[in-house]
Amino acid sequence: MSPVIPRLDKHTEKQLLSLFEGHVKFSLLYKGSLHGFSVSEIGRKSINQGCIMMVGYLEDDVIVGGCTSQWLRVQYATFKDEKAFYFSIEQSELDRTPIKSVTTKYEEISFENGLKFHRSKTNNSKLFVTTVDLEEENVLKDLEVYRVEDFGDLLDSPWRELYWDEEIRDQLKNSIINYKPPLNLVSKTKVLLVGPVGAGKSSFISSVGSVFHGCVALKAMVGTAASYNIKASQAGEQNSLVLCDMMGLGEEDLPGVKVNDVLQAVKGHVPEGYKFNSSEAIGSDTRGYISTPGIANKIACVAFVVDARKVSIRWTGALRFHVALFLFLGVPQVALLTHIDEVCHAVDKDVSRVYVCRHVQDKVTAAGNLLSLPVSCIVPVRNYSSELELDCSTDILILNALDLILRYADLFYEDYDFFKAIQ
Ligand SMILES: Nc1nc2c(ncn2[C@@H]2O[C@H](COP(=O)(O)OP(=O)(O)O)[C@@H](O)[C@H]2O)c(=O)[nH]1
Ligand SMILES: [Mg+2]
Repeated sequence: MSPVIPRLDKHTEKQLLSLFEGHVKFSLLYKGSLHGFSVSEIGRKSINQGCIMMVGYLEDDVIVGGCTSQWLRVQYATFKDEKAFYFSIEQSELDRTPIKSVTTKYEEISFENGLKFHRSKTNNSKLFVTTVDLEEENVLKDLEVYRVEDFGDLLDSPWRELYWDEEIRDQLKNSIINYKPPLNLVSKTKVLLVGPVGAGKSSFISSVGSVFHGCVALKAMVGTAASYNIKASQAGEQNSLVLCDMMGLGEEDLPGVKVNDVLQAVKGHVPEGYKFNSSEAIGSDTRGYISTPGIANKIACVAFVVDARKVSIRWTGALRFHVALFLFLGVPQVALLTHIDEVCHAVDKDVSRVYVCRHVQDKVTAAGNLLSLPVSCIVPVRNYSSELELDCSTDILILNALDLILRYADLFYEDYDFFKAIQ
């Protein structure tokens, strides 16, 4: 039997997920157009399913529905439900109304006085919905019932302590603006971002730009490579940190920068602002090639950028190889775990929940295993991707990642003489 395809599109599903506090998932139990428009059939399909959500589809993309945390098998009963609510989506606007009870009657389910799914006396083959706003009976194009599964993923206390107010954000911002490399020989600390295409390297760089500009600057920093100097404001002084973006390391089946190019960059042979090119290997004939690099030319920290949704074994081999190589060269490594809003909708709603989300914690641990790096040098970040406004917690995670990068870069300078001696 072919699986029943839900009518819910991704965008609407995301909106509906936001109606719930915890980390939940929907599983389709009933679809009117397939199972027949009958309230008793809905009852049968939802027996013992726990929390259920009814979603009714009307004309003009209007959606109305209700959710109850229990399902009473007895007809003609009103049952108390402190967690029940009904909702509507009209012109993409989601509206949620909490209620205290749900009533079932023969061929009728009412979410208090706000929303009622029922059979019409005159038309027996369809289901109707009546809501306070719509005022009259409306025939449903379709009705779906979902089981709402709670992963119980929010921990009681965070596994890493971070403070989320604007004062902390500003302190972090200032400390990064005022950062200076520990040695007088170096004016700028260079950090190399590596990771597969789509992981979020360019987005991280433009997100850093947004945080320091004080507004979302979704510059299209796509392309092969870029280096970015942090500035305190759009016209301001540059600080001492340069982020270099390299494309496509670690996914062998995608065109990317060659291992040799990465090594050349890490060792300091590549001139600042160089545009990496997958079809042209860097060598002594490259324009601006630095043949005898000093400490100022070297990469002081490598930041792996890893998509939390794709922490997989697939590119383990390639990445492990690079980690080993960087270790040998004495370059500290950290990892930034991106797309965390897409693995946990509680985090999507509120980024400050990141360290109480078990799911994100699992991904950080998995990324540690993948890269053979300790969990202490892996931080989750959420890049600005489609939002128009800055968010304090999102800023804090980005700044926290920069802070981690700089602490590890300082280790590079501290240990530099030792590594130079053994190479
Ligand atoms: N939701 C979400 N989208 C992201 C995040 N980071 C990157 N993206 C999106 O993922 C896509 C690939 O990102 P990009 O920065 O170009 O990846 P790159 O190839 O590593 O430079 C873009 O559409 C970004 O908007 C994130 O943390 N959350
Ligand atoms: Mg990119």
